[in-house]
Amino acid sequence: MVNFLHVSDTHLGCTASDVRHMTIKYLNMNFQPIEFDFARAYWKIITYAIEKKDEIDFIVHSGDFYHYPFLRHPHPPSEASRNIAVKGLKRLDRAGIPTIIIDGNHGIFHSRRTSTIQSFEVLENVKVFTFWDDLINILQGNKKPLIYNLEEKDCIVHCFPFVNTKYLGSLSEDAKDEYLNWLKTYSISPKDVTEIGITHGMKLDETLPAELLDKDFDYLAVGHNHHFEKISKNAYNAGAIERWRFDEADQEKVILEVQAEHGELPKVTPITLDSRPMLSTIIDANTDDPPSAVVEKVHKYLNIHKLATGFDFDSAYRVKIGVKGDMPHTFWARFNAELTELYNEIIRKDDYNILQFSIGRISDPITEDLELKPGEEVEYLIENPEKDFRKFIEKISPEDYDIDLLTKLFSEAVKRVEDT
Ligand SMILES: [Mn+2]
Repeated sequence: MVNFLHVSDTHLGCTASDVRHMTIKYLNMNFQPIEFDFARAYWKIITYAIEKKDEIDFIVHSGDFYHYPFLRHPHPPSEASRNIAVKGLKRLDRAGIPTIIIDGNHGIFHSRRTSTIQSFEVLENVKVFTFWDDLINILQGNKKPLIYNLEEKDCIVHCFPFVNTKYLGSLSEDAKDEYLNWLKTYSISPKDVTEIGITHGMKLDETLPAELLDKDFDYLAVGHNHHFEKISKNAYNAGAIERWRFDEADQEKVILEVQAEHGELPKVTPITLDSRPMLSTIIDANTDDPPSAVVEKVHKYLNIHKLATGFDFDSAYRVKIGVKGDMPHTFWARFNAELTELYNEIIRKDDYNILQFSIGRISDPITEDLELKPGEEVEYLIENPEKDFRKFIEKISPEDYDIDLLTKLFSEAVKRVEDT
């Protein structure tokens, strides 16, 4: 039997817009807001693991160790996040806790064909498996499986870094087939050892291959979806260690303590992490009212949630407000000025206990042009694109169309552009 921690999506270096301009000193490093929250959660996990070092045999990390580089943000992780990353891993290394980390979809320099987690291998007890150095190697003919063998524990950890098969297809014609074939023919040993798998992917964007779920792992550690979820009787998605986007407002963040044994179902215990509180709401704007009435509604909402208490970094909230209504362009133009004033009042002064304040208009797709108006950040403010799209399509009720299918197509198209 083995005992281990399943940690995922640490997203070190994750930053967000609409935050207070401030630097937070932590462990003698300088962090930005939000980035600090992820660093603090990471450090607590490291400390927890060290305290439990006599009870745990190893740690698995199922991807997205760092947040950047990511899509349109090709820059490296911040110095503070790189610094805390290695300090934490060094502590695990000294404590003799083997740590196995795979590549997710964040933290890879695709143009340089390298991963930000590569250098962790200088630590004796840290083992990394990356897309460019390990997985591509396999597709080029070296069929050696990506495993970490804990011989003294009779346990083998099989690693499957994140793969986007569409991206593979763009690299070479055969790569995608090679990959799927490798998964299909991948066999785990029939010996009496505990077999653990690690991967990064989810069904929603087709990055969690059924071939992996079908294999007879005693535990499959999954990352990518930021929400903790039991996927099947032996597969668990641990979720992220802090909240990244506002659609995670209600999600509790956890790491998992796992007991696994050959031929048995795993025993999984979620350990809850502290998260910075988040509020997300939609306020209706009535065009009969002056814009100041909308601002009044915002103040009322913040007061109901007892946020007019002065700023305190440790307990400060992240707040997002979408303004919805049948608004002509002239109303919006007038409203914008009031909005800027409100934003400055909240984020630059110390009257409200708010660290991040995101406010903007939610367009009604029926009455609005498709064209974005200056200053609008619609993408950022749509809470649930799939739900909104369905509502829209039901409203125009195209009788000859299959609404479920259209919604599914829309959802897939959105996934392709935004990724997770
Ligand atoms: Mn992630």
